Amino acid sequence: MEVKSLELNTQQLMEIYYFMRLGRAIEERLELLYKGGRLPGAIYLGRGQEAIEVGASYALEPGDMLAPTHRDMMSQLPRGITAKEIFTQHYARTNSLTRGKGEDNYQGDLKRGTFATVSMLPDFYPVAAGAALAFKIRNEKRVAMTYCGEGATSVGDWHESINVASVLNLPVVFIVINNGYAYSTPVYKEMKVANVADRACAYAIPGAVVDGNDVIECYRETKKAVDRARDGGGPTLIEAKTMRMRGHAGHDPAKYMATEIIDLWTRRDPIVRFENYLIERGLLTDESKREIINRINAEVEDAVRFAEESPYPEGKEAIEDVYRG
Ligand SMILES: Cc1ncc(C[n+]2csc(CCOP(=O)(O)OP(=O)(O)O)c2C)c(N)n1
Repeated sequence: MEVKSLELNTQQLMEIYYFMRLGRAIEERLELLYKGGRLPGAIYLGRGQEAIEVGASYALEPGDMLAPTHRDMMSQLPRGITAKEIFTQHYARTNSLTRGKGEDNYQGDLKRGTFATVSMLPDFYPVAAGAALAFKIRNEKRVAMTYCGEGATSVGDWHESINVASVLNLPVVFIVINNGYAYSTPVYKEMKVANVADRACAYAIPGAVVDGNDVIECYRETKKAVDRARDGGGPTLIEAKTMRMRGHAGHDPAKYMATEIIDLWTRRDPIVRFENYLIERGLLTDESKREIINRINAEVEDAVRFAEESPYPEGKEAIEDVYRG
């Protein structure tokens, strides 16, 4: 296999920083809107997971396919999904990617290489394996990548997908975001293995554990896996260890999580860590950071205004673009 560079240039580093900050700003605004009763649906936040969401997804190329869950909205930002698309989606307006039929985070765009997200877990593991099989049959140098949480690894589909991808040597990268809890169930009550990635050896594929709060490590490990998949080296399982810094959804205050755990992981905030990395390299200053945050806040406010001023779908549109069984 040709060894490709894992180094990121300044423009790429700053782009990653922008996506992480944009993701956080969108989520903070969604939380306020949800608590103010302004959204018709639910919110599933990934606060604290910005490094793996953005770092892994950034390793994909334009023709690749991403298959995220509804907690992984931030992974769609490097695919080109915009703040306006995320807010019109949450407001269920007719100009959203699901044309007002989905709310929450169920947006996607095949042309930009991201399926619309789903909340059935881990149903995008088989879908990603299927997309990778299609790429292989068509002899296309494309890669599929999917996310799920550690709780979803207890479902049979998870194991079947990895097994078939291994047997058929498919170009797919399986990411598990191990964020400590599956709803209110802590990891130690879910499994006895020390690392989800240890299960890779059962399928004879490479497995890796990454610090899920270190965006550079998340990017590099995923990039290696993406390059290997594209070069015919088959699937990889990557486990990112991190913490879910909010409840399962907006309605869940997560009282089952000890404050010491939250305090510990607040000190490991992936955005602050990356900012320190950029500052040490002279790529970020207090002033430029303020400028970037101001620009992002303006972008988010513009997107909220746009969504609020957008129309709801007409009743007759309810039966357009939908499947029925
Ligand atoms: C097939 C299926 N069964 C049950 C659920 C209900 N459910 C929603 S979230 C959740 C826990 C998921 O935990 P994990 O996979 O660790 O992901 P996280 O929410 O931590 O990102 C469950 C069981 C579901 N969404 N899909």
